[in-house]
Order: sequence, then structure tokens, then C-alpha cells
Amino acid sequence: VGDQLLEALAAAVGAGHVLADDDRRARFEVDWTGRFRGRARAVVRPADAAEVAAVLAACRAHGAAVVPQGGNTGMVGASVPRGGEVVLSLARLRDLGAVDTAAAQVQAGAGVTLAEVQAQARAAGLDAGVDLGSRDSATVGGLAATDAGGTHAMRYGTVRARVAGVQAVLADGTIVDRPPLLKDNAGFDLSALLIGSEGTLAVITGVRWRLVPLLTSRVAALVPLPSLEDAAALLAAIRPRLATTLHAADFFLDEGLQLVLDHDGLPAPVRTRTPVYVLLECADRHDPTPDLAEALEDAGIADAVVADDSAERRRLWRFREGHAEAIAAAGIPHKLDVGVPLARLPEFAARARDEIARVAPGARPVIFGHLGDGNVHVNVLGPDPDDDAVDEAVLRLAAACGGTISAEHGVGVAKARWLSLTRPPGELRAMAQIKRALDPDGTLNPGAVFDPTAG
Ligand code: FAD
Ligand code: 2HG
Ligand code: ZN
Repeated sequence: VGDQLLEALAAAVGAGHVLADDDRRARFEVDWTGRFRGRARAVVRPADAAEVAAVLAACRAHGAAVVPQGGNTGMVGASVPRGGEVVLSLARLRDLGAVDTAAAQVQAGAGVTLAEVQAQARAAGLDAGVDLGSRDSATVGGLAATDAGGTHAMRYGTVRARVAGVQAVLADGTIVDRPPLLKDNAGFDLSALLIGSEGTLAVITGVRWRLVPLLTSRVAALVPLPSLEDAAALLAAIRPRLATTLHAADFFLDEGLQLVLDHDGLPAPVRTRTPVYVLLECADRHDPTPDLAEALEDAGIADAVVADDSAERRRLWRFREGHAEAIAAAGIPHKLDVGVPLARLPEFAARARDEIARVAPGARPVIFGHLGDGNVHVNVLGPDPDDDAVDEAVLRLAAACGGTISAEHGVGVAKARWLSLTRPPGELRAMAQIKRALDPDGTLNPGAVFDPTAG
């Protein structure tokens, strides 16, 4: 049966695009964090939507499950096989259209990276409206499938807000593609349903991406602060003042800064170290520096490090964006991307530390995130990758603080067991019904989002 599956896949995409040997499959079988891995039956690399449909038909016919994969930068283990699935790589769907400046849209294949969308948009005087540290690898398909957030979500929303339409292949081979219209109310919005569905409802083959104005005047400020309470108060003070220019407000703590400094061999960005740092960035058509400086001064901030040229801004961002890499170099972390109401973020961070110490004495928490979105990345180094005690404790706490167990990375396989902490039974039932309707055989990404052990 196995050979027949490989033959059917080869007939669908060409034998050269079916990777069955151990060494050619290897990089598709482990996730970016190193925590999740599994053996794939094969890795298959279709070139277009028709080939994707043929792959799905072959897998259905042979009872093989499918794990869609884009840039494999996901952080919840859902882009790699659990064991025996076919990995469907969308990396060859790389068509990138010319920017339609009148509509402020661009058509991108699922395998186009975020950096490529950004470059294409900027060359036409527009911008992608989304930015994140994995920009050079994360793909349009993966970004839509996870409804990624990133550093500009406080201004432009998550990827959902950037999508004018999605092209996709359903599990039964149906190709979904609506005309490129901003307004299209003729029936259910299937694109909206697929965004954030993490490869469980359909395979996304392309996205019509909505662009935003290109704002080339930018300024960043790194603000050292005594506490997260001060960070939340700072944001509350400056946000109304900078309502039209502020596009990023991230935070990290001194322990995370130290990790990045050690990893990169960099000097500290401030003379006097403090427990908390907030990294703000404003963007506008005209220089936003005076407005930011005035807002900070009025908020009582005297010691911010302000960067108004791009090299200096990149230097400041490295201290924040370098966290994921520096943590990965220190071990295999448990990554708990949660969201809490901003007013409860300081309480959550303090209690998370206590909970981690309680269930995993000696574990090393690294806490940072997107302050403006109440999005906290709790990374925990130390516990065995298979030991879920810290995951459970932190996710329960996020829910108890009125938050969500996943702000931007998704549920994946990492958090499927705990989805009921933040979604009531009726909603879980509705989700399961949608899954059954669109993927009755359970071909697409089994084990992701839906708890496979639940009844
Ligand atoms: P993959 O990792 O390949 O897949 C992710 C999920 O989407 C899987 O469930 C997969 O099955 C599904 N999928 C992928 N492609 C398709 C498709 N074409 N059709 C259907 N399903 C598909 N995320 C944020 O939200 N904000 C951040 O700030 C952020 N920063 C990051 C920084 C670093 C250094 C790294 C490594 C990751 C970061 N991420 C961030 C996480 C990650 O980059 C995002 O989740 C991204 O959207 C994943 O895209 P990908 O192409 O790598 O998808
Ligand atoms: C970020 O904001 C990413 O840097 C990664 O979302 C978060 O590594 C993490 O936990
Ligand atoms: Zn993030």
C-alpha cells in the first residue's frame, strides 16, 4: 500500500518532488523549536493548486493523513508530522503578482515569504502591515493559517485584517477562489473561516493581501522601567497621544536581555539596567520623533534610548527580536504564547513565575512579548520536552486571568489538550462540526487544534 501511495504522489507532482529518503525528509520533520518531531511517510512538493488537489486525492485514496507545511517556523508543533503523515510542503507556490496600487492589494502564492511581500509592497509605495522576526522564512500560507500577529498588530491587526481573500483546496479537492473584490457578501466567507485554521480545514494555496500605506519616517525608543505595572501605565499614558503613529509596543525583562547579550556578544543598550524594558516604535509620513519625545517626557520618562535612523532602530529591535534565537541556543523551551487583558498582565507575569517555580523547581522562565496586545510569550527552559506540567500551569493561569491560551502562535498540537480552558463546550462542538463537514475523513493535520484524546 505504501509504495502505491508514493506512486500516486509521484503521478500528482512528479517523482522529483516526492521526498521519501531519510536525509531529504529530515529538515521537514522537526520544528523550529526542536520540541516537536515525527517521521513523515513522504514529503511532497506540489507546484500549484491543481497539484495540491491531486496530492489530497491520492492521500485520501490511500488513507494517508496530511500535514501542510510552509516555512516551518510555527511554534506549536503543527507543521511537522507526528508519525506517518505525508508532509505537504507549499514552498513551491511562489507566484507573486504585481501590486495593484488602486486596490492596495497584491496576490501571493502560499510559499511566498513575508519579507518578499514586504519588499514587493514597498517597491510600489505601500507596505505589508505585518512584521515578525521570522519574516525571511514564514510564508503567506503559514501566516494566514496561523493568523499570525507580530509587532505591528496593535496598529494594523493580525494577518486576518490583511487578507482580502484566500485561495485554497478543500479536503475533497474543491478549489476555493473568489474574485479579488474587497466587498463580497455573496454567501459565507470561507476565507475568514480558513484564517487561523492551522491546516485542519483546507490547504491554502494563495492569499490576496491587503496593503497599508508605506510610512518611511520611523523612530524607536527603548524605555527602561522598574516594573511591568510601570510598563502598562506608560502605554496607557502615551497611546492616546500617539494614536495615529504608534505601531509597536513590545516588552522584555532583564533576564531575557542578558540572554540576548550573551548570545550575540553585544553590549547592553542602557547604562543602568532595570527589571523591564519597553520598546516603542512610531511610523508616519513626517518625522514622528518630536511627538514621541514629548509624549515620553510628559509621561515622566527621562532616560529612553531613542533611535531615529534605521541602523540604530535595527540595533534596538535586535534586543527584542533576538529573544527566540537566544532562548533556542540555551535549550529546548516550552513556549507558551498567551494573551491576557493588559490591566492584568503584571499580575499574570508574577503569578506565572510562582506557578513555574511550584511545578518545576529550578526551571528558567523567560518572559517577553507584545505589550500593546496583552500578548505574553512565556518561555520555560529546563523541563523535559515531554513534561507538560509547566504548560498546564501557565495555560490555566492565563485562562484564570481572563485571557487566552494562544494569542498569536495558534493551538497546534502543543495546546490542543487545553483548548477547553478558553473555549466553552458549545463553541468546541461547533468547531468539531465544521471540521467534520469540511474534512470528514480527518485527513488534514490530525492532532492539531482538536484534542485527539477527547471523546
Ligand atoms: P509553518 O510553520 O510551516 O506552519 C504553521 C501552521 O500553519 C501549521 O499548522 C501548518 O500545518 C499550517 N500551514 C502552513 N502553511 C499552510 C498552508 N499553505 N495551508 C494550510 N495550512 C498551512 N508568530 C507570530 O504570530 N508573531 C511573531 O511575532 C512571531 N515571531 C516569530 C519569530 C521567530 C524567530 C520565529 C521562528 C517564529 C515566529 N512566529 C511568530 C511564529 C511563526 O513564524 C508564525 O506562526 C508563522 O505564521 C508561521 O508561518 P510558516 O510559513 O512558517 O508556517
Ligand atoms: C516573538 O514575538 C515571537 O518574538 C516568538 O512570537 C515568541 O519565541 C517566542 O516565544
Ligand atoms: Zn510574538
